[in-house]
Amino acid sequence: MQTETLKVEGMSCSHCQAAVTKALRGVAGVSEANVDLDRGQATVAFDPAKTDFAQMAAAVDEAGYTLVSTR
Ligand SMILES: [Cu+2]
Repeated sequence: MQTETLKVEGMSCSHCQAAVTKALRGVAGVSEANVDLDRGQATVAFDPAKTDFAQMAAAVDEAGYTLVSTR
């Protein structure tokens, strides 16, 4: 399991926060996702054998937000 903190763009309220959290948790291979609205960050625990940044970014994009790698 790998944990990464990623930047999320486009969130403005708790509804956005919930939508991004749901999108990330819905990705196969993601075991936990916690989104910090004030910091615009998402901390995600995932299995790198099952998912990757591109898949998580696609799910967040589908919800209407942008996931940015901080690497
Ligand atoms: Cu919102």
